[in-house]
Amino acid sequence: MPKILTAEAIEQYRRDGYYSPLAALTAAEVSHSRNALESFEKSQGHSLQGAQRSKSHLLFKWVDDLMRHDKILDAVEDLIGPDILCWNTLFWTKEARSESFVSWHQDLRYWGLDTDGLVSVWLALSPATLESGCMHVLPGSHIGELMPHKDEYADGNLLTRGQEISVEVDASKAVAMPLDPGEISLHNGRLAHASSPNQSADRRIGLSLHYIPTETKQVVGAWDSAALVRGEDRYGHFERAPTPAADFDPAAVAFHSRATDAVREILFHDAAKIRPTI
Ligand SMILES: O=C(O)CCC(=O)C(=O)O
Repeated sequence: MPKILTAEAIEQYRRDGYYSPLAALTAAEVSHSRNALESFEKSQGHSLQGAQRSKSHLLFKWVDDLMRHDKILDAVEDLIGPDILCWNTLFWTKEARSESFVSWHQDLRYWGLDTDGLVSVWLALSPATLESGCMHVLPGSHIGELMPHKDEYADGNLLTRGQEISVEVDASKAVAMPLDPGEISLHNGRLAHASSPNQSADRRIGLSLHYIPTETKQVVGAWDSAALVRGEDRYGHFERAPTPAADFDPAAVAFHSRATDAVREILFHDAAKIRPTI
C-alpha cells in the first residue's frame, strides 16, 4: 500500500520518468526555510556559491531537516522502497530577471552512481513558473541508453560543465513542471531535463534532493558519502554522512569539505576543463 502517491502517480513515474506536482511543505515550513537561507545569504553578503550549494544538509541543520521530511520520504519510499540514502542536496537559485539557465541533460551520465533508481526531488522555496524558469522534462527519456553529452561551459549555465545533450532533443515534446512554494516534483535520475532564465521579479529558489536505494555503488570516485534517511543500510557502500547538531556544526562542516571535494572530482571526471566552482 503506497504511503502518499496514488497508484496512477506511481505508474506515471515509471512510464514517463516523473511525477509533479505534489504538496510537501506547509506555508510556515516554506517561509522558515526561505528566511533561514536568505538570512544566511544576507550575513555573508552574497547568495550561496560554489560548494555551499552542494551537500548543503551538512552545513545547515534546516536543510538536513528538509532532507528527512516525512512527506518527501514517503513519496520516495513509494518509488524505491523503505531503505533510502540521500546522496546530495543541491540549491538551484536563479536571481530575479537573470540569465541563469540549465541545458538539456541527464544527471546519471555524470554522477558515477550505478543505479537506475535515483529519485531526484525538486522542492520549490519560491514560485517556479514558466516565467521564472521552472524545470521542463522529456517524458520517457529515462528509458534506454543514456544520450551523448558535450561540455559547453556556456556563461549562465548552472551545470558544472555546462553539459548538454549533443543529439537533437525534440523540445516540442517537453513538459513543464511549474510548482508553487512547498510543492515538489519527482524525476528519475536518467530523465532529460532543462530550464530557462528567470524573467520574473522574484528569485526562483529550488532545492534538489537526490535519493538512492542502499544497494547503489559509486563506480567513478574512490570514496563517496551519503546520509541514511530512512530504513537500514545493509550494504555500506557509502560513508555515512553525519547529522549536524546545528548550522555549521564543526564536525559536519569538515565532513562537507571532504564530501564536496569527492563529488567535484566525480563530476569533472574525464572533463577537458575544470570550472572553479560547482
Ligand atoms: O533547477 C533547475 O532548473 C534544474 C535543476 C536540475 O537540473 C536538477 O535538479 O537536476
